[in-house]
Amino acid sequence: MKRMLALLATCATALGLTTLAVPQAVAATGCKVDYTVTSQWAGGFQAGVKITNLGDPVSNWTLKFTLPDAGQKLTQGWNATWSQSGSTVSATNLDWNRTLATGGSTDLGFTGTFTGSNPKPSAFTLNGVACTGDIGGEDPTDPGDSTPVGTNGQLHVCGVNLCNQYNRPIQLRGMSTHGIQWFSKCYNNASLDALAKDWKSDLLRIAMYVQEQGYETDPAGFTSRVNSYVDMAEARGMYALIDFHTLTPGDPNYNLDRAKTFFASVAARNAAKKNVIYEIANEPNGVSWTAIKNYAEQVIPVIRAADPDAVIIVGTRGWSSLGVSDGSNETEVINNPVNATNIMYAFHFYAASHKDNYRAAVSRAASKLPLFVTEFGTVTATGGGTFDRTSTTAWLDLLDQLKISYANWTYSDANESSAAFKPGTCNGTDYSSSAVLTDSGALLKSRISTPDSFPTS
Ligand code: IDC
Repeated sequence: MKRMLALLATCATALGLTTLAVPQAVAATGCKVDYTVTSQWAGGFQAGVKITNLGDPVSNWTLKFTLPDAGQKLTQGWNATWSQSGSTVSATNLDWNRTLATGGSTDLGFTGTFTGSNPKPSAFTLNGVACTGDIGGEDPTDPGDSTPVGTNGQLHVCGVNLCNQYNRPIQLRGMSTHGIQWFSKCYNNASLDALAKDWKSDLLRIAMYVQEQGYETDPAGFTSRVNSYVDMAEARGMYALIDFHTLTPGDPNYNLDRAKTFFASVAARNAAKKNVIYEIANEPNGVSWTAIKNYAEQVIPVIRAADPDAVIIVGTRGWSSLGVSDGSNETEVINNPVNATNIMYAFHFYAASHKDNYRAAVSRAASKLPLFVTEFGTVTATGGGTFDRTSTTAWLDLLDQLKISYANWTYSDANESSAAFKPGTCNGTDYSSSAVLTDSGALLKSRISTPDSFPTS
């Protein structure tokens, strides 16, 4: 962006445009804010705020931004005149830093108090203009960066929707890993660059199996691998869905103690991040909704104690089918919801196995329950078999229309038709060319890479 501005300025000068008298010329505006918490202690913090002017020179300025929760308060600031009204903080220039040239910047700072997890402020404006400028990648989660996390910030549930920092409904579209105990070779800088940049994926679901050589065999090792994938997603501005991948046995209560230990650890470690969503039980099966709800009501408080503001997703009965695969339906959840706020319910489908009656359940449930399709396949429920383009397209059209977020099984080169990459792909370095994609991968890449147009006001 900086280079482009310089280039435009050079062209304008070369063309003599600066001397043209343009009636009613509109001043170019734009700004970027780099916000950094420089230190934090119990209940208090200090932050640096760097303003960069990307528009025409300004000779007086006021920076405004919104503190993220009612508990946050400005204590004192420097290098500007600071004030707070409600949750809005204003900082007006002092005499020595009143002018900001194009590309010029100034550093401010403040101390404040906070409750909760101390997320970053939002809605930075300079003289009333939103600071959405991005002059290149120091921190992709900065407000103003154009990545999914940079644009949407900390998510929350509003009504039946997933909402962004502007309280507007959004849909996240992305991919799930395969079991990280088997496919770690598929998750590296090159593959995640391709996911973020070529696929333009909004999220990475991190499928941490609990059994089948997963978490239970090495809790510390798997916890640290999950954390490093969270960081790799964050560095690329993607959301990270931490999936406690229970499958067999199907009763999540079998893993209740493991879940509490795992989530206490990952929630404490990732509390300050904006990109983390927790999925507490992949696919409960052979177990009642009451038992699942009881599990959820024990695990959710453990996460909330460490990370109060993150969205949490609860699996549903019958392999997260809202009960449909067990001959039940969504009413068992609607009539007996989990006693917690800021949560969503998981719905999973495999397009070649689950068709109209499952789509009907989702259509009915979508106006009553916040739903997140944390896993689906384009194939049969075995993860293999027929790739069903027609049913997958019907599903994705429905999810788009209902703004239901989704992650596809799998971003891997497993030798099964649900995998996005052909077998052997993860032994190489090419994750971008069409030659490495399966039919399923090609369809998903074409669906996920279309523009998101997330609302920003
Ligand atoms: C499958 C994998 C397969 C693995 C099997 C058992 O694709 O390679 O051998 O699990 O671990 C789910 C599960 C998901 C399944 C997937 C396909 O969440 O773990 O993965 N599936 O069967 N629910 C419905 C389908």
